[in-house]
Amino acid sequence: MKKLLTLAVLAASVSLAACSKKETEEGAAAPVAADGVMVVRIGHAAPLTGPQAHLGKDNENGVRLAIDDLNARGVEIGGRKVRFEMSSEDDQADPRVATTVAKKFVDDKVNVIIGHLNSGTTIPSSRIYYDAGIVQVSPSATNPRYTQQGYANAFRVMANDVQQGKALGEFAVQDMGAKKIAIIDDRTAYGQGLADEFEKAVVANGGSVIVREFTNDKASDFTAILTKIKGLNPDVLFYGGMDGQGAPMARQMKTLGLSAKFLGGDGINTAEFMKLAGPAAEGVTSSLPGVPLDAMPKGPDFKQRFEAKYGVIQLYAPYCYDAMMVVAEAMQRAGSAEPAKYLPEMGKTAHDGVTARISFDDKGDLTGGSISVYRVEGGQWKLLRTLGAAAEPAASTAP
Ligand code: ABU
Repeated sequence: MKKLLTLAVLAASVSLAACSKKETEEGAAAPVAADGVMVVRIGHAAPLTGPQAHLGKDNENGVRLAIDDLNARGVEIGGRKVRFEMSSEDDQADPRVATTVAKKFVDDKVNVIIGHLNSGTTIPSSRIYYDAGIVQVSPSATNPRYTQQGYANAFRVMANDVQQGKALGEFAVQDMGAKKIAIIDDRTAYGQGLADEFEKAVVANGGSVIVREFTNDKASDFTAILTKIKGLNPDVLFYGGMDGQGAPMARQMKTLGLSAKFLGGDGINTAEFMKLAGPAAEGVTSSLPGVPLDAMPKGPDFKQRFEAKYGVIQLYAPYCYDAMMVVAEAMQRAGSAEPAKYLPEMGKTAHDGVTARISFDDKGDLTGGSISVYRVEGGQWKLLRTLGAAAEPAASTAP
């Protein structure tokens, strides 16, 4: 789909926020701190309270580590020394709260949004950022709709759920040998969207979806649904949703004697899932966009440095780190932190990141994203295989 947002709209709508105001060479009002350094404001949004707070904090810390690295390095934009500062907001994984948060960021005139974490918050807030001309990079929202709206300011640094659902559906039928498959989703944009793509891929590969059930992203008792599914004797039970529901579901499957293999997407591929599911986590299979961190040149160093500061990586922290670095590089190449000025550089990204070699297609999606499939063995997520091509190496656009 053709991108709708023109650079002219962006140019008309964005200026930098003020600490104390000072005219730059570009004629825009730029925030300048007391020490004379230009401040670049990074808006970050994720659930920082509630059942997904561990994921939101993980995202926040991923952005924080990138900002710390950039500030320690000493970045200049347009010949001026800058300092990146994060403003982080709790969207509670709630679409309505997310739009309120988005309006606040617009009022605050942040230079970029890294977020939101969930598809259900990223998609409604993206309209607000689009109208305001603020560049948005989601590190983790995988519903394809986000980048199908034609918003030139919208980017995502991981593969989407068309790719993930396809890989999981193929894997269920071809690798797990499943013929009869049951599906539950949490009715969020992510959970339902991934389940839809998974179902298409199951059918395309000759499998059969014998039942579809749904719950919600606050539920904790799945006994009724699981009892019904047990009576149908599926080979695989797929769950489209997050770890807060996936883990008790895995436990309750064991309690009820439901012998189907449990399969999910990136929402359950967390350390928290194993903690909450306990022994019921063993044998559970799930996917995660990208290749394992250990297989990426910068992955082990990132893991060591992140975990020394913030504890175990939950899920998306490395993607948040990459998102921040991609934006900083685009600003440097453009010589400006104004979204209207650095947006054209976002499309030219060729960044050797922690998670992938990042470049974007004309929708703002990561090009060539791959999907890795993991299984819990001995209390750890172990790589089974990586499906799809990783992004081809591209000439770096790092300034
Ligand atoms: N990617 C799964 C979790 C975030 C989301 O898309 O809602």
